[in-house]
Amino acid sequence: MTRARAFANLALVKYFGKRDTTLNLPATGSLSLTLFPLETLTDVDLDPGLFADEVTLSGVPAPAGFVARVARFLDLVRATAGRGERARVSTSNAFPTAAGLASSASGFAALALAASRAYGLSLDARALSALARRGSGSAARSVFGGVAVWDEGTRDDGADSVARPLLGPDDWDLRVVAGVASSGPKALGSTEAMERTRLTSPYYGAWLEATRADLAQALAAVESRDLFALGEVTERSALAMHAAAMAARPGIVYFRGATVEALRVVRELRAAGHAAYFTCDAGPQPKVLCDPASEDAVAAALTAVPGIESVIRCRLGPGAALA
Ligand code: 2P0
Repeated sequence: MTRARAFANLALVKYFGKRDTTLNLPATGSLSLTLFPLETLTDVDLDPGLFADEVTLSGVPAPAGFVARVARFLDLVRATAGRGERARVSTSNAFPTAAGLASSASGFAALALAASRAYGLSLDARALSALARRGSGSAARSVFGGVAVWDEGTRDDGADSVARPLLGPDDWDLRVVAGVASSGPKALGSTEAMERTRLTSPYYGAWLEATRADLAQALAAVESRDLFALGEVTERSALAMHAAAMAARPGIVYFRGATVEALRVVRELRAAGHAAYFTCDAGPQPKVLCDPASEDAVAAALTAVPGIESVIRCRLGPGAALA
């Protein structure tokens, strides 16, 4: 049995749009924080007696769609390794899957590592990032800890569309407070949302252009450990992503009342002197990037927002590793 762990990541400069949907090649680069304690633990056990892959999620058989996605990913690993055995995959998240905290990123990073090892492959970090990307784009970044950038790359085969680490988990003490908004009807999945935005949003071109400029500024901000500059980019990247998605046809609206109220509260905290910046992914959960001194105030303010059930406090975490 081969076991690996990986942590979810939060994009500060968002990935939202692909130039190749089969290989998960992004239209732009993106930048993220790998977050402790948002951990996925995955076991892969090869069994020549199996006719099909078996997948459990938190101890119970996974839904058919998820099993099919994992099996397709394992087919890729088997083709690379020249092997045929099916596998038993058991995966669990140490955080609420419903919390909109990027479980596909930690999930496919952990699966890429555990499965590649189980099938006898020994991939370096770049190759592992490229493999994880095939499962879910954002998983390319969870291969690395701390602060990571996923370069868009130029090659058609995607070999250079991989993530690389900018800072290790101990190089900069950043905090993220994630708000868990009340559960509700499942919103549109991000894969579909990106594609609809690319095909129909009149703002898509502007979004790509803004993201390239934002990424350059975010890289400079990380280099100089400038939380003010990084926070400004973070907040505007999230708002621009949502603006592009809202302008798609039909419009994609992930925000709920609690999300917008959280944004207002974060700006109020900032006016009061806190280093706190709002971001939000393909769901209603507000997430706040902040410095350690502001973490308690951010957690208290988010908890007080109607519709926020709980908060999860995160710091920078490590990259994917065998366990
Ligand atoms: C991100 N998101 O950069 C962006 C921001 C959601 C909003 O990456 O289709 O699950 O599997 O490549 O990686 C979520 O998209 O999409 C995501 P696929 P993925 O974190």
